[in-house]
Amino acid sequence: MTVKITDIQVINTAPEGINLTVVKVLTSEDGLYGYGDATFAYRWRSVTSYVLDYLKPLLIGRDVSEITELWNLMHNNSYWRDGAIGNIAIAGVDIALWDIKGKMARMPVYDLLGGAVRAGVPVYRHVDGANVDEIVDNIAYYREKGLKHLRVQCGGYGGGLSLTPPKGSAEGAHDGIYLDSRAYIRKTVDLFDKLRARVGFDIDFVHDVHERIQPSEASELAKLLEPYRLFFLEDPLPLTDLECFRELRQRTVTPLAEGELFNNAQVIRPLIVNHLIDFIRVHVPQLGGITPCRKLAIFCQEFGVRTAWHGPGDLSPLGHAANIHLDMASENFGVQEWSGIEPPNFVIQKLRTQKGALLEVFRGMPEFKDGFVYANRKPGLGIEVDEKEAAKYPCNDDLTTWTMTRGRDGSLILP
Ligand code: GCO
Ligand code: MG
Repeated sequence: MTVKITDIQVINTAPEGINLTVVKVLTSEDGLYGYGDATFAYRWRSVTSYVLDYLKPLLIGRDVSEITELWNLMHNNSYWRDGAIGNIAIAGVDIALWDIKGKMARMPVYDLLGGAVRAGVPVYRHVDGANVDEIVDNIAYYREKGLKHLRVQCGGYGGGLSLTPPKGSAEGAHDGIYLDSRAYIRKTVDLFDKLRARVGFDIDFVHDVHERIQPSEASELAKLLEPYRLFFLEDPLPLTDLECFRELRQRTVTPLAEGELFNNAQVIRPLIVNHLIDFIRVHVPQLGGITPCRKLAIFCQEFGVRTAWHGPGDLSPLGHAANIHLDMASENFGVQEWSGIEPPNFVIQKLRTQKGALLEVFRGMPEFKDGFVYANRKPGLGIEVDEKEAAKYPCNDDLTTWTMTRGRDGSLILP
């Protein structure tokens, strides 16, 4: 008997003060439904409308088992495609359909993808701090917790701190996050020099450039960081400078990772087939969900590129679970970012409105233990959403300011 889609709903909730969006797909089988992640913290209203106004009418009555057919139907239906809002909306439905398929097969999603190739998923957490001492303390805290990989930043991304034009900026410059790439490079190299001297080399560091510097500066930074043996240097170049990867690759042995901003595999392809990067950092919802990312992971395997799916604070536990299920079944797994899920997240902590509220809303989270994350063996993604709890934490419409990054002349810099 064909199981059909009977309704599609959206749950918007911000238990940690970060806007999260969940898509719920309901079916003709009593009690059978699936949850997917469609989080776009800064455009949650647009994604909600895309799901309810465009995808829902398209999908009601369709057979839930036809995941690839429905993914292509959703993706092609708008003609103009591969934008962040559309892809993230599609991902919400796609991930929910995989959740449903697992529940129907009575298997965790990773079993549907060929089964587990590892017992647990090695993860990295975020360490930041205002100075080396604070960072060393935070590293020690997470080493205690069994982590072997940590992301280390010093004052966020690009070292941008001041929210108003600092002394020496052009007259009349607008407010924003002011960056000084020269100072950032000096400070970052000095930071890793001091960290390696104090904590040694038996812990792997990643560092996120987050775009924000020029291609020549990316080569300079990657070269200068070689003695500190990073596990990878992330987003050294913006999407507008991908051709510069060839040069960057020739100039350094520091492993390179790129990808949370990619909307489609076509953009990534040259970096993979020419092995210009070592890790893909794709944001699973941004590519459209489990369906395209599973394909991408297998494609990357043929070229020796490993996965390091994006796992930030602004991704719901359904998105983190999708990452973990992909990780469990991928042979070319690299490492998994695990941020903002449970205390203490040193960055999210400051934003945390209701300590631990996230885990009240999302039950059955993959569990972090001694440096690994374990998917529960429940069918599908294994997560229940307490919709009554979720309703206690409405999303906000705050203006997004952290992306207003500027240089000292007041010009905008890619965030
Ligand atoms: C990361 C990312 C995030 C993004 C954030 C944007 O590597 O985790 O760079 O921190 O900046 O997800 O909202
Ligand atoms: Mg990043």
